[in-house]
Amino acid sequence: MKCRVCRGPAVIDLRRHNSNFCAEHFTKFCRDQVAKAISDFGMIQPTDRVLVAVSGGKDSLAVWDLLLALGYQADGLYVGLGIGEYSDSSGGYARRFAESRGLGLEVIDLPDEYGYDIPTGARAAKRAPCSACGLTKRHLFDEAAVRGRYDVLVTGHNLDDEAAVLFGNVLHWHTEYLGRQHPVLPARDGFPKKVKPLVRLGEREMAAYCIVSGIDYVVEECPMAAGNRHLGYKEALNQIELGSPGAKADFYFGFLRNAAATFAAGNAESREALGLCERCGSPSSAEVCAFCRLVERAGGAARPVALVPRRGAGGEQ
Ligand code: Q46
Ligand code: ZN
Ligand code: ZN
Repeated sequence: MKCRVCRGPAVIDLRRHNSNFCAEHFTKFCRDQVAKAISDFGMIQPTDRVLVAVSGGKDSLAVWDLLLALGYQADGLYVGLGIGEYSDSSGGYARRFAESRGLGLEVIDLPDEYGYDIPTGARAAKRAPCSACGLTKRHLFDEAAVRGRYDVLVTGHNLDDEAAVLFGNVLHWHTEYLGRQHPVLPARDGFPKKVKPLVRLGEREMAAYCIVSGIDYVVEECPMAAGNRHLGYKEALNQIELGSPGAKADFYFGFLRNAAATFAAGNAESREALGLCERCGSPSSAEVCAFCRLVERAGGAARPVALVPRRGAGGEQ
């Protein structure tokens, strides 16, 4: 197996691209894919201040590393979810990555700062753990990006993640979610701009990138993931990809080219004007936002409004 570029010994074969690469040219391939995604979708401007949502896993550490290699100025944010040993261990990987490279990492500890953890919070609020977790992370990442006046919030969702979410949304015709499924969500109504620079790279490529780049990441899966429907969708797509390399990318990018705009237009028409949550000051269509309702039901306490700059009124966004 030889590298497509230099004919040296290859370390990875990418059937979708009909290519093999050595470590050096695989690293370059990943950078090129991220640069292309950023440019194709207008994700990040060269002078933007970037905040990366970091979990300690391969994707978020790899995207942080790739953005720095491409010359972007990027800080990290880690949210400790209180999921037992998994959170202790993943937080350690995020901290060590930041420390070893002298990077800025903000850490928010959910049990310490909001008084609940995901397993007990989800039970008390009668929500599936991943639903309570997703809501919590979205709120805290958005809030930190706006509070820190970052131009863009980056997440490490890769092609496998996005194709699996698309698969689920198509399977059940969740047209509202299809309208929002795009690698770039512009800033609006007090929410930050959100982008996914890894959409051109798959899970296996991200694991390989971390290995060849010497990035240590938490390998163990979150114990709450069992039963998550997206895992089943990923497996189904992996089966299809085995027999038809490139099918996943065709499915996802074909959707963006041919159908995404139709669903997004439907969404824009039905969008409610947002006010501000009376407890935390976040944009919300209800008096109290979904996050503050979750915090209350989980028995915790949201930060008082005074500590959170009110958004939407200052014209920053
Ligand atoms: S951390 Fe949270 Fe994931 Fe764990 S509880 Fe589910 S959503 S699986 S990315
Ligand atoms: Zn090579
Ligand atoms: Zn709120």
